Amino acid sequence: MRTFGEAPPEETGLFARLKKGLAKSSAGLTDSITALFTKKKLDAETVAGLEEALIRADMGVTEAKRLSVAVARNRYDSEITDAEVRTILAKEIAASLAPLQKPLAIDPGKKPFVILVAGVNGTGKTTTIGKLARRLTGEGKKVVLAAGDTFRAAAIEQLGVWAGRAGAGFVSGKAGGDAAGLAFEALEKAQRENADILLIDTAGRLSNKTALMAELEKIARVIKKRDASAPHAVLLVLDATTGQNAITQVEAFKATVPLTGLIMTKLDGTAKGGILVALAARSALPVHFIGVGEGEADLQIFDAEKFAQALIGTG
Ligand SMILES: Nc1nc2c(ncn2[C@@H]2O[C@H](COP(=O)(O)OP(=O)(O)O)[C@@H](O)[C@H]2O)c(=O)[nH]1
Ligand SMILES: [Mg+2]
Repeated sequence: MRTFGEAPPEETGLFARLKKGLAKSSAGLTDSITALFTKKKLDAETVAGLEEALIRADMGVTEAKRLSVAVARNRYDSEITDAEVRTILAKEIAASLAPLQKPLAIDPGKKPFVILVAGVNGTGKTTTIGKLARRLTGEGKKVVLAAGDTFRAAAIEQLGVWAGRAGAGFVSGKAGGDAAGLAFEALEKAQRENADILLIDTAGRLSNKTALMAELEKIARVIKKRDASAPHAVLLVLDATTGQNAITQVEAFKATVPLTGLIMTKLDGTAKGGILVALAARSALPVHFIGVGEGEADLQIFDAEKFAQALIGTG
């Protein structure tokens, strides 16, 4: 038992942040569930209402239907409390998210382990790389960051600040320079310095999609000239506030580079946290991390059960 005044264990602190981050999503869901299931029998009307609430949370039509059917199974015409509905829902959601829970595995046999980070502009690539770099150097890893978003000088500076904060090596070029050449140079440096991990930032202009995709493909191709097995991970950063559009982005990037995993940021900025549930049904890619706020501790390792509990307001 904890005595009064003692600091909460790390786990509790993280779960509290997760719950706070998902508050917008869970508020909408719990309000709807309470309104639907207070002193009412479970019938076709309440089940339809539940399905609508799940669609509003961006779980997608198919998953919303499947989940509300699962809640209703064998429970028609029986009294059910909103708390019971929430518990059943959280369990169902945790089960559908479970296949996505897979930590980012860094193979120490690959030196450096090369991680290419892709995504549409503004999704949170650079800050996520910064936070990952802090985490990794904190674990005693030697990290190099490559400023592959050569579009804007500000983006290069932004990554440089993170490199300084993390105590990571930093390779950058001139704004407007060749991103693939820079990535190649960064890999050379990381190899020479015997670094454990190389994280490569990239540009993400939506309006310039074809050129962007060609550039990304070129980065992946050029670094193979120094290490045929690289990149060892290709992560796509998605912004949860874009909702169902995230699914389209996964498809578009998958067609260009061999994605190995996803990071979903800004879950704190939306009531549509159910997008992860929709994504689970559509994409076989693991979700390594989720962003539930701007702080460093708000980039969390994705845990299906905890996420489901925080989303539905149980636990
Ligand atoms: N609220 C919130 N903001 C985030 C999160 N992740 C990133 N951001 C913010 O999103 C903005 C864009 O991030 P940036 O890394 O520059 O995006 P990039 O263009 O993909 O590199 C920055 O202001 C970040 O602080 C998150 O999980 N929650
Ligand atoms: Mg950036």
